Amino acid sequence: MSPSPTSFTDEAWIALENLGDKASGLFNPSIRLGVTGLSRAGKTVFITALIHNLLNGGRLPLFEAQRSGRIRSVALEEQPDDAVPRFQYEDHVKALVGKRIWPDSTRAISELRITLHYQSASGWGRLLSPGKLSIDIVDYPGEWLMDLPLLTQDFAAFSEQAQKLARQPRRAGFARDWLARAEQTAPDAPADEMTARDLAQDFTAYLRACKDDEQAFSSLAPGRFLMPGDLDGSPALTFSPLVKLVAGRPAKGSLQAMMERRFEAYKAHVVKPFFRDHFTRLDRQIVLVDALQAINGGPEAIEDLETALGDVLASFRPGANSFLGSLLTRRIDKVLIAATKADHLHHESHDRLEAITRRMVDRAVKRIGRSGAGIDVIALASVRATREATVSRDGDRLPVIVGTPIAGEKIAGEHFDGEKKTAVFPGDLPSNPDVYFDRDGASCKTPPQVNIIRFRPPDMEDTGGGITLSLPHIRLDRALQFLIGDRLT
Ligand SMILES: Nc1nc2c(ncn2[C@@H]2O[C@H](COP(=O)(O)OP(=O)(O)OP(=O)(O)O)[C@@H](O)[C@H]2O)c(=O)[nH]1
Ligand SMILES: [Mg+2]
Repeated sequence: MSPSPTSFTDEAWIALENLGDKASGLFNPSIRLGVTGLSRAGKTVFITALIHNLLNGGRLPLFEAQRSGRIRSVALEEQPDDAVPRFQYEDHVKALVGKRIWPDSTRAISELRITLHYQSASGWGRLLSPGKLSIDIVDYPGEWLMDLPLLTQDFAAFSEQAQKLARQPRRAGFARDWLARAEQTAPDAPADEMTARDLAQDFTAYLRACKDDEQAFSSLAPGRFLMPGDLDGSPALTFSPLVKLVAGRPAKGSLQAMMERRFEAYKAHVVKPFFRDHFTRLDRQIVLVDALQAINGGPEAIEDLETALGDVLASFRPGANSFLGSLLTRRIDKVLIAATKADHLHHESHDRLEAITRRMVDRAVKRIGRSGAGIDVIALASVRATREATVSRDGDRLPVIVGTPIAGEKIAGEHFDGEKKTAVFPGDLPSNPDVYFDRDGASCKTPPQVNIIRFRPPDMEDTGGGITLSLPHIRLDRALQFLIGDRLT
């Protein structure tokens, strides 16, 4: 029997679509760039500044394709994934450039495609058709990476590990309420929505307190408790580990059965889709860290950041036999760890910030026992909110930074209104990073800190001189060269 017209059409469509997939890979080369970091690390500002500089032909001397004049045109294009929210570039630019305010916090994943038309650097390449590269930039919360270990755990293992962590001396204070409630809860009692909610709320409050204290990515699962995206209040997020579990299969209708079901739903409907649909498709990755905040937090905060970096790098560099290793069909071949907000320092300290961050990354890589190949470190400012100057005081010349403190900032008793500019001496970072890593306290000195003032985004008229304006930055071009330069040859 010959196929009916409808089914014939369907088949034709499928065949056409397959062809389209292959063809788009061949003729429209693309690269997926993941941008992550804990909340407030600077993801939104980084992506906005990157795109703004590319679209407006910004000063990017270390981005080779731009410097040599090979970039012919740059445009935003429709992103390939219809179900992922678009990165709201225009709104963020309006805030940064139009109003000189920092963009609002973003709470979930988003994506944007930017396409570069370029001329090949080689004579051979130029003989062929002009080059085209689409960059799909994916912004996702670092908090979500913490869920990876859950995929290999069942509810009993999850509960046991959570309990063990909650009893650690550093965490016990934060976990007190949740532990007390969990200990009073009988897992075989009938399932009750209010009990589940109270436990989930206490557990979330405990995780949040740890995160605020440690700045860590590690051991804070479930990540969506901290960064729920659009799932806030849903049953898949209303569960908690339990203590004193009933061994074996819990009775139907019991609290434990309910919690187990929700834990499995969280894994199936939240964690797996994120790793399958987003994480495993990335080609390159930048991880933004607020290293200055850790430096000001002292050796413990630095150690926490180092641990966090190890955990994150372990998900990008999984062991060959690990669960994730088997899940990854392609590999993220370049990872850039970027210490953000370097404009809080005078340029003499930029390399030092980089050296301190590099030391943390080296130690982290060593701890997880992986190779550091393909991993680089940079200190950058996506948006440079300050300018440099020197002031003379008592015959000495002091390197200072000049900017407009945001309304409400107070420096040496003076209140700022968001309009007035000021010069600040931020302090220097030491040339030798050792002082931050002296875990035995042999030097006994408190390592140097820096003064961090929150400045407004820059006044573009000051920097652009009336020509095409693009957001000023520090080393954004070097980051770009590392992340995509090799794809534009
Ligand atoms: N001076 C300066 N401040 C920055 C820079 N990048 C980020 N910031 C500051 O850091 C804050 C957070 O930046 P975002 O880009 O919103 O951070 P995020 O990682 O997207 O944060 P969430 O959306 O909350 O996850 C901003 O509001 C700024 O105050 C920078 O390059 N220079
Ligand atoms: Mg954001």
